[in-house]
Amino acid sequence: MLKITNCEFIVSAQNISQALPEDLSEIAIIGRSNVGKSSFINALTNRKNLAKSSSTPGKTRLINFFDITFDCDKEKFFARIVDLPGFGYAKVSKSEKKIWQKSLNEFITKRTSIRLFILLKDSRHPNMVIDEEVKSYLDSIKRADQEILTIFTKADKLNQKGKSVLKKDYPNALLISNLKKSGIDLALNKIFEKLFFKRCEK
Ligand SMILES: Nc1nc2c(ncn2[C@@H]2O[C@H](COP(=O)(O)OP(=O)(O)O)[C@@H](O)[C@H]2O)c(=O)[nH]1
Ligand SMILES: [Mg+2]
Repeated sequence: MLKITNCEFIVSAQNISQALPEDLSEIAIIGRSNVGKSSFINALTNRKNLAKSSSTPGKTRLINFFDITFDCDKEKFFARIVDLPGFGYAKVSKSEKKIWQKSLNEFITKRTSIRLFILLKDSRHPNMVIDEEVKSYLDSIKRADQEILTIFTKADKLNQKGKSVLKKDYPNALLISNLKKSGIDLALNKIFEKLFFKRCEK
């Protein structure tokens, strides 16, 4: 069985020069403010407040690093979660946005240890232009050893019909609820497989 047995907040960085050495495979979490990035990290690692989840959108301006240990069939695997600053919050000024984009772009394109980009999208708004733009951007900078996984959050806000439509429209994406903890185990297994090319016993 696959579990995250250890997770630890390491540091917050403002830009690539403050980032940790590239010594672990990294999972970069990206998405609009308030989409559920912090909640997803907490759900994945089974912690209440490892990543500070806030109901005030747009607060996170830093790149947060969390080192995690996977336990797969009694063997340990080490990786790192990189919580990227949320984008697309209307109240951020244009100049602030520009600075943010520049340092984030530098970080994303130069950070070779990123192996998986997780793009979180709100399942109630699957076709937002800003999300499409980020997806195209990631597609354009993605290296051969990197993958992009789309995960829809807040599945608990959809009815059964809404869920089936989403699954049909996005067959490769995952649908989760951080609130109800649904789909988290599947997400964990998928992330592990993509990082370590290995499956764990259920
Ligand atoms: N109903 C529901 N609410 C969620 C879910 N995930 C996050 N939230 C709520 O959405 C708000 C923003 O979540 P947060 O994790 O801070 O988003 P972040 O800005 O992307 O880090 C908080 O009020 C969370 O409780 C979910 O799956 N379902
Ligand atoms: Mg957050």
